[in-house]
Amino acid sequence: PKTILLAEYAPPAYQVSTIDLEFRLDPHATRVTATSRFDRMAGAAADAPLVLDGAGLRLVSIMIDGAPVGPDRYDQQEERLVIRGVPAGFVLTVITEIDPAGNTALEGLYQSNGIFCTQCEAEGFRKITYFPDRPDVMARYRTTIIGDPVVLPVMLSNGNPVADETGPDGLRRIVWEDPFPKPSYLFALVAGDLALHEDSFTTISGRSVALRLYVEPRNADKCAHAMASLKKALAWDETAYGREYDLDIYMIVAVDDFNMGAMENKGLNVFNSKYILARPDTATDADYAGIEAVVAHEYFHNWTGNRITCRDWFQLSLKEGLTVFREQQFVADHQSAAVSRIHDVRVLRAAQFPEDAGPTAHPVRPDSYIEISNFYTSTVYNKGAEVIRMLHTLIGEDAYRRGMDLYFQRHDGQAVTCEDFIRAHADANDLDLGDFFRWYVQAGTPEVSVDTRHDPDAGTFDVTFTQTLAPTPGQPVKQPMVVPVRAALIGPDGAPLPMMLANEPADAPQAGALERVLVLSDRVTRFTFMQLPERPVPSLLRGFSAPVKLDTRAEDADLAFLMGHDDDPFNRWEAAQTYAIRVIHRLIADIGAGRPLVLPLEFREAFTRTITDDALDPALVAEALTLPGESYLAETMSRIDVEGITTARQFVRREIGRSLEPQLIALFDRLEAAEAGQPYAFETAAVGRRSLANLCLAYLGAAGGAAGLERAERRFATATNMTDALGGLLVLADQPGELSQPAFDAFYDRWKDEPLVVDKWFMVQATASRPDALDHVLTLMEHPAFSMRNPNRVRSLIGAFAASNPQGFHAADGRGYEFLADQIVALDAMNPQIAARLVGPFKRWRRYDDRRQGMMRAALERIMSRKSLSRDVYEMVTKSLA
Ligand code: HT7
Ligand code: ZN
Repeated sequence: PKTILLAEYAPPAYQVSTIDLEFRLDPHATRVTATSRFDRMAGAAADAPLVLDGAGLRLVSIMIDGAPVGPDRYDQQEERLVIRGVPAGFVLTVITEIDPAGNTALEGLYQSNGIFCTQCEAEGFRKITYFPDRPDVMARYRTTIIGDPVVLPVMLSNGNPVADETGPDGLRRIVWEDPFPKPSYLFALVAGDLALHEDSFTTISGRSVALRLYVEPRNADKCAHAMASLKKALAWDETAYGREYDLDIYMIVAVDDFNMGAMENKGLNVFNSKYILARPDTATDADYAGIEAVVAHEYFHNWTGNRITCRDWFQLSLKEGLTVFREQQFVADHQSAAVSRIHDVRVLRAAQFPEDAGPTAHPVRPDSYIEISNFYTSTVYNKGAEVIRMLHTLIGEDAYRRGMDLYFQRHDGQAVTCEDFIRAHADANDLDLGDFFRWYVQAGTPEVSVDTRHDPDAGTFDVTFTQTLAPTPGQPVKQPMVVPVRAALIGPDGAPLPMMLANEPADAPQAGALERVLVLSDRVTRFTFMQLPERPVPSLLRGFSAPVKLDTRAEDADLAFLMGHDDDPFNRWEAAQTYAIRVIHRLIADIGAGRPLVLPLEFREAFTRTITDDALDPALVAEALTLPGESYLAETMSRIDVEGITTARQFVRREIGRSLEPQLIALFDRLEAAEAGQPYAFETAAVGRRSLANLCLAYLGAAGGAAGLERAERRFATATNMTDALGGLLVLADQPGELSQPAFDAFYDRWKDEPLVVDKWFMVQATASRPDALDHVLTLMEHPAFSMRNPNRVRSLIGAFAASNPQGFHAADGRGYEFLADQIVALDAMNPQIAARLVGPFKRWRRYDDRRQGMMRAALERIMSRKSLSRDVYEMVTKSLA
């Protein structure tokens, strides 16, 4: 397969101003007629051929300006159609035929439970018709859908309906027109038997927008939360960014079969039903939070992605990083800001840091790819969002808003680059952001170490930062990054102290502030603070102000102090995490050396203080006391010790559960009593209480005492919402079969008709710690509810086992690796995007012990030996092996 290079970007020779699409819907033979107006671009050669993308299409006919074009004028290649001798301006009509029901890749036009729907990002439009399927070709779309109104009572496309008639043949023809020029990846069509949940929103300028949510009729009672989230998102973008919605209708459709979370097609979003459907008894707090975030994210794309789009797919973070940042701001404004920031960082550390340290490391703006679908990564999304956050931190809210205003004003209706985005901020504020741009082009996570020196006589406190950035594939040498470090100096009584820099005028902007942004722009940067007779405890990288690995070299006592005193809630959590990682590392060393395991008294005391402090927010307590996950712990070790991590982490969980049993029970009972009789509400305080109660239960379950298990059984059996029920089930899942199996059976029996709940049933079993984990997964794959054709099912069973059951997946006999390789090969023939994602758990194979390395490499080589691999899987496997 060919590698596509950013350096080889060339503008299109022909632009399209309008496209008229007609779909005659049929499950196996949908006929698509595309009539487009093409014009040669200034600078293109007069004999430049017309190059159209197309894949898996049956070509019926081609006409130019109404005259048939014979095979002597065109070449039909595997993924292209090249037409020679076209005039400078012309109308092209192409008729193709496609098979939506047979489309298991879920790209282009496909069917999900009989509903016709499309997924065109990134390159799915070429599976519908021949067209310049690239984001810098923006056209106005008019779409005619023809179908049987009995089977397909709802037929939707982008924009507004402009005609609707039923002909003598009994077929309905509905015409949709989208007034905004858009790239082909934002095209959408949906047709099927769908229930409508409708509301409206009045925009800031007084226009009424119809909000329409379409779901399968059995899901009509699960729409309220998504609709409320959408209304909040419309209102927030008006106040936070001055952005108003621009069409009269905003439609969302939820389908069960979807490769990703959702898709921001202009005026017609298509969603994975997981991110729309919620009822208290079927969806957890995490599901409610996910829905609010994703609904808002897709809405925010209307300005950051749709009105202003990407020039080419290398610029993907232009829309995704920015929109994730906007989503994070929105969530922080509507849920607990501190908890939401902790979640952002957990995701970054669990997914992006390993990516940056592994064989598929790439910059936020990649410079090459084989298959663009593989670049919808945590680096492009989450690190991309961190880059925007750093820009915001460095220039401040007012300057950021000026930069965004200029960006919207300057580039509305255009397809642009990451340089254009940064230039808008630089120009709006008269700044040089040249060095900052390195965040877009250099891969890897910078490591920043800190040395401090206190001179009590001089009253000075030196803080020296040293940054290093290790080589990544294709980038052996790196330049220093611009790293904003939000910092405070905490005094012995826990209060932050004024921060005066040496040689700084007293009226300098940040002089004497209790919190400052320190900017590192060299490999070594030193700051000397004055008037500090007593040694302060530095609180650095507050709110996680940059996506770096910071080693503060703090003493355990300082960490315990910050855990209890830092006025930045994020850094309190961070101190608890750092402390826990340290304790777990020492236990792993003890296991390796055959020493007895002991939970350090100071750690237990810090834990006890947090759990018994009634003044603290329960949600933050829950976050602070959640141990770092096994994936992140693995990331903190140069050689990953599978057994050591699991054993040490389990030991800490068990010891806390055992030694703090009375406190955990008291807290759990108090939280449960506060909830009793209350109707479910997705509201910050209630979410925090449920989260802490479930954490107490998890520790009690790890200790295995009767009081904890009784409470888990009771919570599972009597819960009136899914958060509580799952809290109980997760504890029972790790117990012997006599306790776990009846719970699983009861759960399935109750929820077998709710696919999203059945996904949870698969996932909890796939991640349960049991000696026969893989055999159990193999048994579940034979279950009638399992299907390889549904991505949510694949993720909840195979994906969850491989990514989140380290004991099972990395079992010493290597069967976990063989299993995953088999599933990747089987899935590749059906759905390459999902198959390629499953390669993920193999990526850090070089970090394991020699035996596991050998077995993982053999599994990857076995995949490579297959004759017809997709580009998607080929790229992930070759890069992993390189
Ligand atoms: N922009 C959307 C990306 C997306 C996607 C990409 C590749 C294959 C399938 C896909 N479905 C949706 C989603 C978003 O980030 O908002
Ligand atoms: Zn997005």
